[in-house]
Amino acid sequence: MQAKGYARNTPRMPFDLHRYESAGYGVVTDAVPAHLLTAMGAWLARAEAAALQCSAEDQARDLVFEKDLPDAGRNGIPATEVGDALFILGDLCRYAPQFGALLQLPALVDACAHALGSTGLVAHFMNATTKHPGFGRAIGWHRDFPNGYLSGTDSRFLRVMVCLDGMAEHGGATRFLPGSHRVDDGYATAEKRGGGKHRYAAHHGVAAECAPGDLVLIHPKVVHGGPGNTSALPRRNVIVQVGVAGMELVGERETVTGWPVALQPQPAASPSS
Ligand SMILES: O=C(O)CCC(=O)C(=O)O
Repeated sequence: MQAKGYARNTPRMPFDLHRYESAGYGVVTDAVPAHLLTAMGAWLARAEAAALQCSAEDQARDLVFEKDLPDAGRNGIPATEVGDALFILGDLCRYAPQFGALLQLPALVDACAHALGSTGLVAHFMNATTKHPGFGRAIGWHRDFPNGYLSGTDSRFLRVMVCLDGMAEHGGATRFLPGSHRVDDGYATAEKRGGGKHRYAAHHGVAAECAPGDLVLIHPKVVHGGPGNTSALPRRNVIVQVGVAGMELVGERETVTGWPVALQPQPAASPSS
């Protein structure tokens, strides 16, 4: 699919395991069929509207409003200028179970199976992360393993960003430090316990620029982050954490936790007459 606003300048790319293993992230282009991409935009708008009607308790659990976060992450744009814009809508399948369809998306299932070396995979969580045009916030440098939200007890998981709008350099594209994932789990855990902060400039590393309908796979130990969205276009990603089935998890469960990440069995062909 051709990017709207973000022109594709690379040929169509399937999942490249070698690249993922050496860099710690990978882009799968043209992964989401056009009809699903269009549907996701509508599901997300409805999910956000439904979430904004929820109780204060539900909102405190699942919603992260831009206005509640520090102005510094928005290049100083004050909270009074961002209305009720949502940065993160968590537990996405609670508000729009249709997003469960992503767990059967062939390109996503295939890439996760190759990256994790297993076909027995489950979802951990799914959220929508939006960097709004002009003020969508920067995300600090970090590794996903271990994380304080919902982490595997070891690093046999990854995150997939399903990019609704694509990601451009000035649109707040996620940036990576290629190769930084090559540390063992003990190192990453000790680093986290020690409060280890990765202090790099917002435009350090390499931007994962991509088109709408592309996937970006994030190794759980690669250092990544990203600057704010200073462009005039939104940057909406659905983020799915996927792990090897049976792994112990630490953190709150979501609606989608434990749902299989697998191709749906095809109906048996009818016998020819
Ligand atoms: O939305 C992004 O740019 C990155 C998301 C991220 O850092 C994460 O889910 O770990």
